Amino acid sequence: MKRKRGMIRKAGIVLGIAVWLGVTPGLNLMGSPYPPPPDEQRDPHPYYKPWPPILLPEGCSTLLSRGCKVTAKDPAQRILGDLKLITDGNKEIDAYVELMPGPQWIQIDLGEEKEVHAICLWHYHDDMRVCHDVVVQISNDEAFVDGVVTVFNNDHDNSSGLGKGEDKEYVEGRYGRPFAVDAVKGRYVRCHSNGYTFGLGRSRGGMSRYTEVEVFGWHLNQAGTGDKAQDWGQPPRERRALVIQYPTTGWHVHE
Ligand SMILES: [Ca+2]
Ligand SMILES: [Ca+2]
Repeated sequence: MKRKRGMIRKAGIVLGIAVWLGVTPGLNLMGSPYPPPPDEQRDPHPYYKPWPPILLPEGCSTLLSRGCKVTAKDPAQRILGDLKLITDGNKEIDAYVELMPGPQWIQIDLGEEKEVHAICLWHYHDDMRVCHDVVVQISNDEAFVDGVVTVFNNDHDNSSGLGKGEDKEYVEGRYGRPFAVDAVKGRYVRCHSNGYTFGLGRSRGGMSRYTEVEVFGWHLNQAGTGDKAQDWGQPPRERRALVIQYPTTGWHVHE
């Protein structure tokens, strides 16, 4: 009986340590509502390598978002960081915005209607973090009621209610998540997120973090350049790789 009690106590200690460390892959030991993504929904792209280059028509790779005004779903739910940090050009992890757990969004006002050709997201890349329900939308409607175009969506189970997405969840490294956009016109870019899983299997929290979002494209008043050349019966402009400046710190330094 004494031996049995000792074994139960030992098992309890081991389980307690496992729960404390959150070491069991795939188990949501912390009881968080933000489980790790199922394997089939995880992008196999290695987080420590650049993503494949994005080829854009000449003139369509202008950085449109630097210094633009940023708003959030609810200013009262901002925990850390000025929203200006999201468009200030610094993508390092020393300055970030942190929002309360649950569905959140931040929104960039490009000032006027632009033609968007690519976006790059950096949430927080100092650990092996998977952000959930990453949905990016573009609209000319500040309230995102009319004319909303979704350009990225990895909410595979539609838990955010914005529609089921076909993009994969990914581990964020210093290369963030650049993706091409098919010349979508709009003034506002809204980026949704809903918590994260840390280390692929360890649920650690539901906050959303952002260090930077960059939007690339074409000024509609930029006459004579970009894909518009095709509209004028001219041959298509040469497509060139988008050059993105990546942060120098992050998990890559541990490789
Ligand atoms: Ca920044
Ligand atoms: Ca989801």
